[in-house]
Amino acid sequence: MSALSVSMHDGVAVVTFDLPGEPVNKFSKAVIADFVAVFDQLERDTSVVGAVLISGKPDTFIAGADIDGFLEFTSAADATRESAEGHKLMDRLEHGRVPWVAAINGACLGGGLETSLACAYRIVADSPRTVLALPEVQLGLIPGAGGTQRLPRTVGLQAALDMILTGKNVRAKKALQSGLADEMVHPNILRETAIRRARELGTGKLPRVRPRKSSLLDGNPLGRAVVFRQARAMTLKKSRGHYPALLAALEAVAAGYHGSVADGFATEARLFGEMAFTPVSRQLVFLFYATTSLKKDTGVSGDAPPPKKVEKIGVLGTGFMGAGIAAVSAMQGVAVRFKDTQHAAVAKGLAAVRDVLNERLKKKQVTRQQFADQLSLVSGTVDYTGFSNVPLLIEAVFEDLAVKHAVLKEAEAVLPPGAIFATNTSTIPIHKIAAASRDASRVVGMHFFSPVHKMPLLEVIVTPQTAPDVVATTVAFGRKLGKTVIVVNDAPGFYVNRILAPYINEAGKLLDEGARIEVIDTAMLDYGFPVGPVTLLDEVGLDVAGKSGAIMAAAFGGRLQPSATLGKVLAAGRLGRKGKKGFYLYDETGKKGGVDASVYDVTPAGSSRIDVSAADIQERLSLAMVNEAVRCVEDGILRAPRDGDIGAVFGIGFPPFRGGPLRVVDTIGAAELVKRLEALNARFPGRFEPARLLRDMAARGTTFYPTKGKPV
Ligand code: 3H9
Repeated sequence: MSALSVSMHDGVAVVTFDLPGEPVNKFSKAVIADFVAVFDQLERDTSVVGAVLISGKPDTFIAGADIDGFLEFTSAADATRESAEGHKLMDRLEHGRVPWVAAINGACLGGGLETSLACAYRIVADSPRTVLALPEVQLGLIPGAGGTQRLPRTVGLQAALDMILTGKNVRAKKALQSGLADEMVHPNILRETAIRRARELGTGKLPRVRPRKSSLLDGNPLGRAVVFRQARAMTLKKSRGHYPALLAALEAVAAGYHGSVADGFATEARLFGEMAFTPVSRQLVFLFYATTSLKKDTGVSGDAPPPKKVEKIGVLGTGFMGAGIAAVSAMQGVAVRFKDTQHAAVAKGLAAVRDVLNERLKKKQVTRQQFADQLSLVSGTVDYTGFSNVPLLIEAVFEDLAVKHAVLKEAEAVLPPGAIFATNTSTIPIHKIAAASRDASRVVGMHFFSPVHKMPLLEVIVTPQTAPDVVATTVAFGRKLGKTVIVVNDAPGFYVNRILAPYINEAGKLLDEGARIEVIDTAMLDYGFPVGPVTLLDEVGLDVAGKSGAIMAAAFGGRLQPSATLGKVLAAGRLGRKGKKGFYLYDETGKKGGVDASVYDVTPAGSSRIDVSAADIQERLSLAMVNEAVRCVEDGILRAPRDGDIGAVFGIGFPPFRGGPLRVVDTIGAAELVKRLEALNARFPGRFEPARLLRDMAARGTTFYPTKGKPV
């Protein structure tokens, strides 16, 4: 069955792309053959003056090349050939007898955008679903069907580099402003408008080649050199050299300016091939599959009851976390009853909600009307009025078991039967909170990360008592808020804080020994984390870290004993950024400066510093985390290795190009990892004892993920 169907409209061929049996349109060898057949047909039929390419899917125009196909490449040459095939196809689209109009409704990504760039005219539907992007670098690749050549010619060099090097989504209005789209129309008239434009192009009323947007710099070799130099410096600084596709993309774009048109395309094809075979691309493609498969996970193993609709929630506690939860809920059209004990606290919380929503207004991501509508969804209260019809309540009150028990009992007295009580605790085991409930099956953990509106992960924590419909509803609600949701079993630290504990402790132990703060942080930035561990301590707050560290030590003993440094620095009254005094200096506005050298006076090592190599720091910190992640699989905290990797990447910022801590096990190999952990354990007895599962895997020669085909 062909992916393309053709209907004629008075000299204009409307070609509808609707890949049978698939949720999205994507390019495979078979689809390319379908396009070639249509091109041949239209070349022959001289009654056709123009053509429209439109999607038959409701939400996607074209999602790009079929990523599944990349798994079949056996060499860089295979991938280069695929790119060259793509070039040939786009060439026919651009230079064939018949001019094409792309009628774009929904996601227009990667090879999809490259297809529309080869069309003579692009019309975007004015809909929030319309997004255009070249996300290839997010897969460790570069655009391979002409994107590095045609995009700069269409929107100018700077705008093109911005899109290619970030993979970011461009919405319809922005596409029109930048020249990426020629016209924007209401979705209802997309098809008719496209047919009209195709006819105008075919009859010469509308020129096929029109002047394009370009900045002054584009036409000037010196200006271009400056743009390339700046882009390269910025890329190296941001990526610390870990993402080769970024430099490859720059090289491909530059080739289009320096040499002939053919040189540009040939360079793109060669580099697309090379990038498809980097370990980085393998890990990023894994993350694509892992996140996609998580989107379908109900959170319940086996048959899941359908999730309940949640259109109104209660939020207890109007502090920073509560306000974040209320704000992201309102953004999704959910009504929120927002409660605290004092009017002043409620007013402060509402102001914080307003600030979060206002950020989106300032960035023009919402209209003034949408902002006002969202804000009006959150109403404050100091009693439980308005809670009798909320199906889900999220508590974000003080981290104290007695306080949690008190609010749980109060809430249960007013909530409707069957309502879910979710706790946003980050440290208290859920079963301990549920112990005070009259129905523990309705209690679940929803561990949001701070700041809630920015952090993509939600950790849902279930106890053996939590009912399946509670899990399914909580997971579905988290996803509605736009979060990537992992479901983990109840245990101290859950998953994310559990693996963070040995990592942070190890940084502290290095400080105990006399290592320099900036050396530790830089080593882990170079490993690929977005912030160093000592900076993270300051950000999280030393009191919070101290409390969580004590809980982990109580649960897991000496292995997770916090450093002496943490205790001493905290005892000296340093709380980190929030107290403007921690390991780093902060000015009056809270802006971070360099290391606060006076902090060494209160550390066990005092004023004597030692030199530790970056490699040693990276080995100790990363393997402490990796080993703990394996223990979380072993202890049944995780339902799948996939969740452990996604949780680490989205919750902690574990370097995406490494795939996640369990992917690191597969990359290094369990046997080699056991050896390296044993070597560390000999130096630091008890802290690096390899997880039992790791030893088993080493003995059996197994991996967490399949070594061939789809990774998840
Ligand atoms: C490229 O184009 C290279 C070219 O430059 C050069 C070539 C020579 N391939 O996410 P969803 C599947 S690189 C294969 O749940 P949503 C997805 O796996 C490509 N499969 O839906 C899932 O499958 P399943 C650049 C794909 O509505 C199903 O479709 N493009 C692809 O939340 C539904 O997906 C990208 O990186 C694909 N390209 O989001 C775009 N796309 O049902 C990647 C989707 O078996 N895709 N699937 O689990 C996306 O960003 C989102 O999927 C999209 C839809 C926004 C399209």
